Amino acid sequence: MTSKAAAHSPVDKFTFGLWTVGWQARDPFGDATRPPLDPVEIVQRLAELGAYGVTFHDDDLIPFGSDDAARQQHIARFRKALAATGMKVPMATTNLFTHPVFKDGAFTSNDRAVRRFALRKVMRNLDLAVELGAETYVCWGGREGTEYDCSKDVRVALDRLREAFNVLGTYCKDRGYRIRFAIEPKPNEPRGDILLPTIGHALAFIDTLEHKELVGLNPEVGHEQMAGLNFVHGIAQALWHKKLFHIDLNGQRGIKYDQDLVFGHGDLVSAFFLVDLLESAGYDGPRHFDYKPSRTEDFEGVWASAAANMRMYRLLRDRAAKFQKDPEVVAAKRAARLPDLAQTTLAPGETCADLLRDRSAFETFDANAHGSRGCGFVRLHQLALEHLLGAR
Ligand code: GLT
Ligand code: MN
Ligand code: MN
Repeated sequence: MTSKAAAHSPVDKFTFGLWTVGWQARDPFGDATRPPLDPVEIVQRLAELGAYGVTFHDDDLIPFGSDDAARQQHIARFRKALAATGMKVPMATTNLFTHPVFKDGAFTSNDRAVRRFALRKVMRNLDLAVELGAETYVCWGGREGTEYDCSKDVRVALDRLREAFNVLGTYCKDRGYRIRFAIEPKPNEPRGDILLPTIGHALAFIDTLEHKELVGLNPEVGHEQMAGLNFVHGIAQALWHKKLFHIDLNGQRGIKYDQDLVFGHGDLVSAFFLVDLLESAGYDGPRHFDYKPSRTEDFEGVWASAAANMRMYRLLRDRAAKFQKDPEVVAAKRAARLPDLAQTTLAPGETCADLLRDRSAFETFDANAHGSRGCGFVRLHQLALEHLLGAR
């Protein structure tokens, strides 16, 4: 292996949440297997590994309930570590899920006082996020949901969710903040069912907002895959809507609990096509790893797993670039008529009347001949897998 410095470089915009490597590995069945990590140490270690920056929830940095003096101290130490290492904070978010007060949601709790507290908690951390230079504010509504369909009127809950984004958008505009919100969908866990469960639900919701230009998405690999959805398609559609504001990369093996594995350690083929898509689409935001170092690992394993995320991304990027350049792949794509899809179906200026007059489009169209033509997709996919395996 090459040296650490050569293997990882800040230009890649690799970022990690404080809560990722800092996860103490407590799960519903077992206690923590690792002691807490100081955010300052996290910043230092990730900088050494070549990361570009860190992200945080308010409570990752400043324990819930800290008084103002303690709060300022936590912020000052963090700032000092950022300055010393050159690490950036491109994104921040709010913890609206750990404290029991949020057990029935934050922006959509049936308790109005909780909803007002949640808005204030977000506003407070938005101020800090902007001070630290963040351009994106993630909103993961993990507790916005239900276990029972009778426990919340979902249409009214969506009104309250929309109200929250409208209020927060106005807050940022009034203060002249240059920050955008990124909604992170998830189908379930910790709630039985979470509002805005998928990329598609969130896109439709965003379209109803007052400041819709300020709100986009932060999709997470595992969250779509938990629902059996195709993450690459979801990201393609988010890009198509110009709503891919941020991305959470990790690994998931099929429809089960949220695994948060290292990127590429779940569905590797999907990870290959995801990197191929992000790179070819020119996505220039952070590559944010939202994973959990497995509960079985000690700190050596924690840092090795952090490095593994970055290495997986770079390996896949390298393989994807070779796949795209391979003349055999270019020929296979042509044979599979991929370039033809870019041609508009009607010719420029052609009308419905023109289409109706075109006998070759219908009356003399040979459906059987077209129906019997092979598509050549399996050959193309085999070439992709050979590149992924480093066999070409
Ligand atoms: C939490 C969740 C993640 C979200 C984080 C942002 S917190 O760990 O599992 O997917 O991205 O709130
Ligand atoms: Mn997750
Ligand atoms: Mn996430």
